[in-house]
Amino acid sequence: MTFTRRNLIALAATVSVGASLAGLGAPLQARAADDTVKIGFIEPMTGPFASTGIEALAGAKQYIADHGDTVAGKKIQLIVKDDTGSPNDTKRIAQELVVNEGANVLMGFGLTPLAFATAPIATQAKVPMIVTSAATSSITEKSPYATRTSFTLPQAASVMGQWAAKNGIKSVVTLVSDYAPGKDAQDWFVKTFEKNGGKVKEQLTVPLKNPDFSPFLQRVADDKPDAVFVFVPAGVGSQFMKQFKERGLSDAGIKLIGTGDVVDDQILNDMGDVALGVVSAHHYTAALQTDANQTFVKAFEKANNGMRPNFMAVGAYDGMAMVYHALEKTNGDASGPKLMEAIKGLKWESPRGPVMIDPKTRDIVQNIYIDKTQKVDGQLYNVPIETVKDVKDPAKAAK
Ligand code: VNL
Repeated sequence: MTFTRRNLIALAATVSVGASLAGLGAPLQARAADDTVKIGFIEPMTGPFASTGIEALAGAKQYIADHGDTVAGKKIQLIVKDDTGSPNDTKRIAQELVVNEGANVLMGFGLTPLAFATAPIATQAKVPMIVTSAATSSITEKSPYATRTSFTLPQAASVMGQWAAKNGIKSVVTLVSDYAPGKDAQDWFVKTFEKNGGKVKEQLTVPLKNPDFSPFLQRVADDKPDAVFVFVPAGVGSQFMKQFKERGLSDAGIKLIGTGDVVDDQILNDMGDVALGVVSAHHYTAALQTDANQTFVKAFEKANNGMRPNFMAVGAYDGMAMVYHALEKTNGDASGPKLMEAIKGLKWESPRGPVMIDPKTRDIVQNIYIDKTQKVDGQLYNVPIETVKDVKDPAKAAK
């Protein structure tokens, strides 16, 4: 073999990858074929949070079905990986995707710890990581290559806190899953509810894994607040609702309010009448009566055996929209720094309504809807009753 310049560059790239894997700190190198843009899509497809991965993947695929698999002359390739919800796996898979497969973009991240684990890889490899699911405010601060198409808990919880105080709810007990997004939800609900004159009687945290809500619901029953404010991650709401009913809290007249995660559209219809009247704040509801959303919902349900799109589906749908719009801006240049620059300030029309990527924070600015769970044609839906437009992540605005 003669050592042409090309060979030497290839050799140098191989060495630098090897060195960085050995922990020597050389930068990771992405090296996809020029005509293909590879998206490493990492979500829990199995395990306790599989419902999130299933919705997200279906959302990403729906975007490709609606818009084709070519953009700005590049072929889009989705490489799907299951991290089962384990942060060590997410990190290892992200590294493999970048080093071995030449992924240009990392996407997904079903839970906050999985996004936290990946941020250093995105930084080192200079590969955008598009968070389509996880929702702790600080995720986008963990890497200059992190951006988001889901939402932040402070965005939704702050709107709920204000609405509750202004709509006759005087006292609340908060009940949240005991990890970063739960703390974000609790802190921002409490802050805005109290600021608007509400009283928080108690703040309860429930284990994330295999939660038994009964003892906590007993505390709520004893406290007798006007309402209980709840955050549990997507997929966990049915379990919560079952115990809420069994404990007789709805019969005791304690209202249920929360971020929309507890009444997630995928499982809502199976919760039964206990969900009627729940008021939640979120960035997406399948019941949004816009042409764009109704077209999306119909196509999604048709492609997925009647499964309803939830906020995880629309998050990943828009993750793909972000990649397509960024590539249009760079004329197909998929280098990480170019893509990141293109992502900052992007605006587009999502099924959820208009969205914008704040160029300063790389986080999403979007409408937050106040939804009331009601029956429509015999099916449970989160029907929007109020819209707060263009909400920025308040946790970052406060810094
Ligand atoms: C997170 C936030 C996960 C909201 C969720 O469902 C959710 C997170 C899995 O950041 O971990 O609904």
